[in-house]
Amino acid sequence: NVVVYGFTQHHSGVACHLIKPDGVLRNLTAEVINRFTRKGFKLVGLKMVTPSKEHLEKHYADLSSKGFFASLIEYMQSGPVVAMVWEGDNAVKTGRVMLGATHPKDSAPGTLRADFAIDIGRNCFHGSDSVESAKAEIALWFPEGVNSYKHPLEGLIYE
Ligand code: IDP
Ligand code: MG
Repeated sequence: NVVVYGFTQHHSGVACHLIKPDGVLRNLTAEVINRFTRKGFKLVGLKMVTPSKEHLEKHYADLSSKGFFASLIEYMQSGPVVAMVWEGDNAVKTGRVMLGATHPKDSAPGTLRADFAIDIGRNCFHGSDSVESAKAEIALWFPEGVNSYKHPLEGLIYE
């Protein structure tokens, strides 16, 4: 934590989340932003992008040997995605909890994937799965960098 303007700033976590093309087309963008904002996370990066095949192959490089890789890349190219960076304590771990399990049938009730998706190949949302992948994903999706600002509600969210 860093003291800025007399307030303690919580910088212990940062995560990259995507609303996948199906999530965007199903008008779930506002729902996702609302959930993460109400939770208390701080939005420090936000944009709609139509990524290239090469960009998506980098994003999912760890899955390149999987049988579903080609269809995953095609799915991710079916429309624009909304890319976000959320900051806050345990942003990666809590973000995954809020997203739910990869397959919506295994997602806990109340998670985004449980509430809004059925099929593993149309699960609407992406979230960084580790602090290291969050760092790599932020560099990939936001090469221009993200925003740094003091959130006025921070003192109500953190002790
Ligand atoms: P994650 O999105 O929960 O991190 P990963 O294992 O990283 O899950 O897989 C990335 C994405 O690839 C999933 O969100 C899903 O869209 C797709 N995917 C994963 N496993 C399968 C599968 O068995 N069939 C079809 N698509 C899959
Ligand atoms: Mg993953």
